[in-house]
Formats: sequence, C-alpha cells, structure tokens
Amino acid sequence: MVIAHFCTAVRAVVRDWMGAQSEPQIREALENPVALGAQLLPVIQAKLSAAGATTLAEVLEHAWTAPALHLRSVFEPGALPPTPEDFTPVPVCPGTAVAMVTAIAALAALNSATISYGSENDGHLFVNLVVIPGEGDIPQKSTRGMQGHTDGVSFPLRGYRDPDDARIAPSPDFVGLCCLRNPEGVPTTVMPLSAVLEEMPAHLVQELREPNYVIGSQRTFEEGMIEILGDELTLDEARLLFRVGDAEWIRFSHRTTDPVDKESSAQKAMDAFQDACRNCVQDIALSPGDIVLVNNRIALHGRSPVGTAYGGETRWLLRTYGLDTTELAAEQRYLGSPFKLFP
Ligand SMILES: O=C(O)CCC(=O)C(=O)O
Ligand SMILES: [Fe+2]
Repeated sequence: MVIAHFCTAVRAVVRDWMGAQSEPQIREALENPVALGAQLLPVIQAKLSAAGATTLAEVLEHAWTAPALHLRSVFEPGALPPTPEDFTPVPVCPGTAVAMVTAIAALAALNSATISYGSENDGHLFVNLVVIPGEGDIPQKSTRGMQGHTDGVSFPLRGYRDPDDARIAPSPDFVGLCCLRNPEGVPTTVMPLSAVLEEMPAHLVQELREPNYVIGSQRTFEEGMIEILGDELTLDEARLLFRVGDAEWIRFSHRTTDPVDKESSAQKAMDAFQDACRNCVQDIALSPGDIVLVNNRIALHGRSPVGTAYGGETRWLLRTYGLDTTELAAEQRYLGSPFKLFP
C-alpha cells in the first residue's frame, strides 16, 4: 500500500507540473535533473502529507528492504513514435518527456540524483532499451534474456573508492526502467540478495567477501572506457559481497565476474551464488506507464528473452540510474554537466 500511495502522489505532482510548462520549458528542465528533482521533491512531500496515508520515510524504508519499487501506471505514455532501434537518441515526444520527468521525481524522493556515466552511451541521461537490429555483440545481446547482475559492476560501491583511480564514481544505487511498450509482457526479473544468500552454505557466502575475483566492464561501457581511460576498467582483487551497516550489498555480473583461481573455493562460491540466484527469481511484468526502480545494492536483476523483432511497436523501455551523490568528490564528475559522472 505504501508504494501505491507514493505512486499516486508522484503521478499527480508530475501531471500538475507538466500541465504548467511549455514543451521547451520541459526540455530545458530535463537538461538539469538535479534542479528538477529539487523542485519536485517538496511538492511530493506536501502531497503525501496532505493525503496522510504514508510518508517518504516509509517509502525509503521500503526502497532499501525490497528488491524493487514497482510504480504501476505512474505516467501516461500517450501516442508514441515507432520503437527506436538504438540506445540513443530518445525520441522527443510528450510520452518520453513524462516518463523521464516521473523517473527523476521518483528517484529524487528516494534521495537519489538521476545520473549517467560519460563512458556509457556518451553519457546520455536516458537510453532506449530496445532490440537493436544488426550483427555483433550488442545487437545480439539486445534480443536475449539476462541473468542476475548489478549495473555498473566494475565501479566501486557507494562509500568506497576504486583502488587505482579515485576519479571513478560509484555504481548506481537504483536502476530506473520506464516502460513505454511491452506487448509480449517480457518480464524484468529481480532476485533479492537476502534470499539468494540464505540459499547458500555460510562458508561459501564468506568466500564472496574475499578479494579473490576479477571484474571486467560490462559491454555497454567497454568502448567509452577505452576512449576515456585508455583501457577497459578491470579489477584484479575484487570482493563481491560487502557488509554495509546492517545490510549486505552485492556487485556481480555473470559475463564479467571471474574467480582469480578457477580451481578455488572462490569459483565454488560463485557457482553456488548463481544457482541460488536462479532459485530466487521474481518476475516483474512491466506495462506501458509503469516505472520500476530496482535496488542495485540489495538485489540483482535481469530479464527474460526479448525475441528478435525490432522497431514498430516492439518492447521499449527507457533506462536511467539513481545515486545518492552527497558524498561524491568533484573529480568524480564532469565539469559542465550536472548529472554526468566519471568515467
Ligand atoms: O530489459 C530489461 O528489462 C532489463 C535490462 C537490463 O538489466 C540491462 O540492460 O542491464
Ligand atoms: Fe541491468
């Protein structure tokens, strides 16, 4: 119920705000999501107090205990152009604008700035998750299912620094997915970390805390990393599981995480972890107008296979990231952008 009330408040606040702006004003506001979030946050707060059904503290509590917040029908996509065939650009239309403003507003309510990384898709704040036609790794991957992973896996967790390059910003706290089309009902999946760890023997959980893993960059970051850092960002002595306050936080990607020694218990722990992930999959069926905010610390996420059809009225999500940026250093940002983080 907490989330339904939150959803109602966000929808109403964004609808009122959009109604009072011209299209150029909306486009300009989307250039500065920090300012837009700061403007909408107190209005959401006031809306929640007026309704009296829940508070932002309760919403936050939920966001940091549940694997994801599913905001149902939180915006109206309206008439849309055909589904794009690449990550960028996001077509300019009322449906994409309201999706983006709503995601920024909902993330701001979770104390998260809406951010991007310069090394992924040229630092665009929102990208299309669609089937990309053509040959090669990225088009192929765009059609497939995805096993449990966290996004931005080679970046440090918030509160930590990269061991070799302090400029590297943390991975996101939240992955925001806005559903514009999903005619086949292809589910996005989440796996609560607490449930995954409960499935594993304690000594193998312990292994995940040891610096015995190598982590490479995810596909969408590879090109940008080489351009900006001169090389792909690879961690040689990485841990996967971290105790943070009372919680456990994870980073993991099936394709880019490996044990340093394939004959070791680090490998056994990773195998057990992946098995456990498969046993803990929860489907989130996204409908047009829904937004899901996946917790990228206390949950893994993935999706079912999408299929090869592209363009037209095929599946179309917009993706962005949320991060609590209050502790970020100036060197972890780009000068001149309010939202783009290094690298
Ligand atoms: O398509 C989805 O539902 C999720 C995609 C995803 O997790 C990703 O692109 O990293
Ligand atoms: Fe992802």
